[in-house]
Amino acid sequence: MDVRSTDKLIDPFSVDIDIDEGIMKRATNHLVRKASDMRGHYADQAALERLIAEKADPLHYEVFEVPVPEKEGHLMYCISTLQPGQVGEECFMTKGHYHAVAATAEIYLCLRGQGYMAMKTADGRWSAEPMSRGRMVYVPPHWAHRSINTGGEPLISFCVYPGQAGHNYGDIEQEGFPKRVFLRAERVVIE
Ligand code: S6P
Ligand code: ZN
Repeated sequence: MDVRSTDKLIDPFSVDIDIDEGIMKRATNHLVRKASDMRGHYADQAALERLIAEKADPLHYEVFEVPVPEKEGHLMYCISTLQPGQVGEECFMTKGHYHAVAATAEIYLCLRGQGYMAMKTADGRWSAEPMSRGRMVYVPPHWAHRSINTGGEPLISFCVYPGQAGHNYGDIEQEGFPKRVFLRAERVVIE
């Protein structure tokens, strides 16, 4: 295809990322999820309500993007920054999703922090890959994925995935993940 004759030709560009703070500077999309956005995701729902009430609905995680067209051929990318903390004993985590175009993969390069990428398939396979600075996690096509912060500082990742991938939150909200990650007496417990 001759891209010069389509609307698909965009200009090259670059962005600045504060790797330590987990911020993409001059991001045009800035998604903020607070504790109250996480209702239904944690095992201890009463603990989540206490956190919301007692800590004024604290920041949970942020996603920063300077978007590209959501089309095949492009690579969408973002900075994902998940705060440290626990709901009861369960470590802070993202909602998790399949991609709307399920047969699309994703790469997470961890820039800061400690945690796991929990992954599952619709037919019941499950995996958790550790995340720490300099570690890359490959999320294959058809695997739902959720990041989990087990450390005491933000868990920051640079994510790259196909432009057309999109997000499917509904299926994983119905299915849930088969295992959760807890901190008990300062030890990580996955069960
Ligand atoms: C997008 C990628 C990340 C997440 C982000 C927030 O495909 O996996 O940018 O969107 O970590 O997680 P979630 O589950 O709320 O989208
Ligand atoms: Zn994804």
